[in-house]
Amino acid sequence: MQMKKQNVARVFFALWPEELVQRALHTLAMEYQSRCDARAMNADTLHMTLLFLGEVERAYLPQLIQSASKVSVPSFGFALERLSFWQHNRIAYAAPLLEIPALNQLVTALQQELIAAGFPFENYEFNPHVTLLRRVGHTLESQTIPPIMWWVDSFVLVESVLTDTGVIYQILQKWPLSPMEN
Ligand code: 2AM
Repeated sequence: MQMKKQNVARVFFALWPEELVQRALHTLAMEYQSRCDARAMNADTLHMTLLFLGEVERAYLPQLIQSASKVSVPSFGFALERLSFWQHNRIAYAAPLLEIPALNQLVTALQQELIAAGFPFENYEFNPHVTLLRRVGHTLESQTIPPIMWWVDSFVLVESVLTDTGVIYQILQKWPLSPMEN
């Protein structure tokens, strides 16, 4: 059995949906669950990862939080308009149809602050998605869905905690985005 590492936290930055968006996403997940022979994510775990850090020493979390506090980008809205599948990790996810410049701007700003502070992270291509189903047994063609509108006025730092009953997500810090530019 693997020992739980108390001195490190598995963390990532994310957009956390407000209740209406969360409900719409969960409804969609439940709708496709049996068709895809999959397991729907619990409503309260749904999110969009902005930047995955992985294990960070707890002693560095205050510094990480301070760095992310320097991000200053305006609020924005976007729509999730398609349901797609990845074979390699057997997930189904909701995603936008097009690039969202304001979302990319938020991720870039975050990356820049973490680089400036010396936090290492894997520089993978940002692929905006919300995982809805895991362990998909039956994948479908990518398809459009009724748009789920998401107004983004904050982002969060989340710790992924492994418990006896599975993984839970704990929001460690939340930052507001600046009011929308005119
Ligand atoms: P996923 O939903 O596509 O699996 C918590 O695990 C969050 O971090 C999930 O949104 C997960 O994405 C993402 N995540 C986990 N491991 C990752 C990695 N190595 N690179 C990027 N994102 C990762």
